[in-house]
Order: sequence, then structure tokens, then C-alpha cells
Amino acid sequence: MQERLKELQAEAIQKAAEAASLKELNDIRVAYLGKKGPITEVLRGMGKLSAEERPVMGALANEVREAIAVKIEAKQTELEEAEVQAKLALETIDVTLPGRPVKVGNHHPLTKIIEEIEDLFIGMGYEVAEGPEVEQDYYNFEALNLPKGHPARDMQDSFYITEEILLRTHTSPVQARTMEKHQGKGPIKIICPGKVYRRDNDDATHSHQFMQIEGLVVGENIRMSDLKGTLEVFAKKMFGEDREIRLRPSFFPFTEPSVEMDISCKMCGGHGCNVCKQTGWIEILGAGMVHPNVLEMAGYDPKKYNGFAFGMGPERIAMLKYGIDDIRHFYTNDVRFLKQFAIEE
Ligand code: FA5
Repeated sequence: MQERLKELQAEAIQKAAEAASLKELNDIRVAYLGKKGPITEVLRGMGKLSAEERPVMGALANEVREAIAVKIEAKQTELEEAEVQAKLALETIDVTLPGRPVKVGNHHPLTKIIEEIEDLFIGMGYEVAEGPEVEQDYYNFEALNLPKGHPARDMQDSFYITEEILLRTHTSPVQARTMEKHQGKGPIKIICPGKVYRRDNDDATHSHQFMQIEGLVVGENIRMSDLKGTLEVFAKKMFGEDREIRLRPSFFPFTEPSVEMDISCKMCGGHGCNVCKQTGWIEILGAGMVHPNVLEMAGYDPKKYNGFAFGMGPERIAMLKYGIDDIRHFYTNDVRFLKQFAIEE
């Protein structure tokens, strides 16, 4: 029995030393030290021994168990350490390798153009004002000299929510709101960028939802020449000195006199194409001197104050500036289109 125990000890220690993995080592532990293991088996036979031999054998069995357990434990520490080292070796980072480029987004071309226009006007002393997209009929039309039933309301086909509430068809209601806030006193110089909505059929230059930037100047002795000069500075800065600009007489109920400004079409060099509808020109804004009725409704005395206003479409400006042939590109979010505007950031 003594010999058998010694044999088992040597065998277990040998196997533990050769174990190549923690799993293998655990199997050895279970095999030799477990309840169904050979040492337990040997101990079961102790009943046949004499009273003197029994404690001696018991002590030896415990020694053997202890020796095997110590060896297994030492091997376990060794294997665990080796496992950590192997993992570390696998995770070694070579800091000299070139990094993988991170995909970075860029500003939407419309955001860029709107910020550029804002910066230009801020540089001329304007402030940026905003108003709600879901607007009252009063501010969108009535306060702009367009009473209910006025035929000129048909110029802007509207999305009504209730009889009195609609999605604003232009940014001009911000004019009316700002003037009302000033309670008829003092000068105003604002630009108002924002989204507007119309029941227009989508085509190369029309969208049912688009952006506008409104401008409003109110003060004393403001003249049509101030408006013309401002628009010229804007157009030359935006499109370059060489692009042609024209002002055409027009009609808006909230301005008198009214004009529209066109820029020569970049796509066809003025010869005519589907972007300019074969005219060689693209209309980018409407403008005029603020109608006395509009000033009066907002609390300004039209005998003392006057002003000018304009409203432009940044999509069309971006199309002209970047040579984009269809307004729908701005809203279909094709990354191949959007990425082209990353270069200039
Ligand atoms: C207006 O909306 C007036 N509120 C502008 C104005 C303001 C005039 C202040 C006088 C004083 P109009 O409907 O022409 O005007 O639109 C102005 C600009 O918005 C147009 O020149 C064009 O650039 C753009 N625009 C109009 N409809 C669309 C559309 N469906 N899709 C894209 N851009 C459009």
C-alpha cells in the first residue's frame, strides 16, 4: 500500500509537470485527488490494516495528497502566467504602424452656403433672427399686406394645418414678427434663415420644402439704391465679379416697388439649359421697399420710417455657385454628392 501511494505520487507529479493547459491540469487534479481517484481507493482499503499501521498509512496518504496538490498548484500558477504572457504578446501594439483613417463627416452644402451668407451679412452689421416653421396665417400673409382672399396668396401654394395655421411659405413672417417686437421704434437690420414649405411640384429647380434667407432693414431715409447696393455686394461676393446680375421689376404685396434678381446661369454660360429653363438666367431672390401698410400694421409710422427687404433661395445660390444641376440632390443625401463638399472645409 505504501508503495502504491508513492507510485501514485510520482505518477501524478509527472503528469502535472507535463500538463500543457489549465484544462489538462484540472483533469489530473480530478483524476488523482477526486473522490473516485486512486488515492481514495487506496484509503478505502485501510480497514484491512492493523491498528498500528493505520495512522502511519493515513499520515502517508495525506502527505501524498499534499505533495500532489502543491505540485498542481505550482503548475497552475505557471500555466496561468504563461496564458497572460501569450495574450499580451498577441495584443502587442506597434505604435509605429500608420493609423487607419477615421471617416469624418462634413457640413451639408446648404449649411455651408447659409453660414457663408450669414457671415457676409453679419459683416455688414446685420443680426440673425429666427421664427417658427409652423406659422399663423396672420404673420405669413395678413401682416404682410395679404388679407384673406387676396389673389396674390395663390403665388405661394400653402400647406394648411387649420384655417389659421400653416407651414410657412416664406421667411417673410419673421419680418412682421420682428417689427412687431420693436413696437414701432428704432432701426432693424436682420437676416432670417429657415425652412419653408410650398405645394410646388418638385423638379430641377423647385422643391416642396426648401430654405430661404430673409433680409430686412428698417430705418429713416432708406432708399432703393441702398437695396440695390446691398444686393450687388452680396452677389459679387457670392458669385465673383465676373457673373452677370439683373434686377427685374416684379410684384410682391409686401414691397413697393418690388424687384427680382437673376444671376446668369453657370451651367450653360447663359445659352440656355434645363436648369435655367432655356432662359440663361436663374432667379435667386425677390426684394423691394417695405410696403407702408406692412410698416403700419407692425406699429411703425411709414411717414418717419421706411426700409427694404429681400428673400432668397440658398439652394439656387448653391446650385449656381457649385454648378449643381438638380435641387433634389440636396435632399436625397447621397454621400457621393455630399462628400464633394468636404474639400473646401
Ligand atoms: C418670396 O418668397 C418672398 N417672400 C421674397 C421677398 C422677401 C420679396 C422680401 C420681397 C421682400 P419668392 O416666392 O419669389 O418670394 O421666393 C423667393 C426665392 O425662393 C426665389 O427667388 C427662389 O430662389 C426661392 N424659391 C421659391 N420657390 C422655390 C421652390 N419651390 N424651390 C426652391 N426654391 C424656391
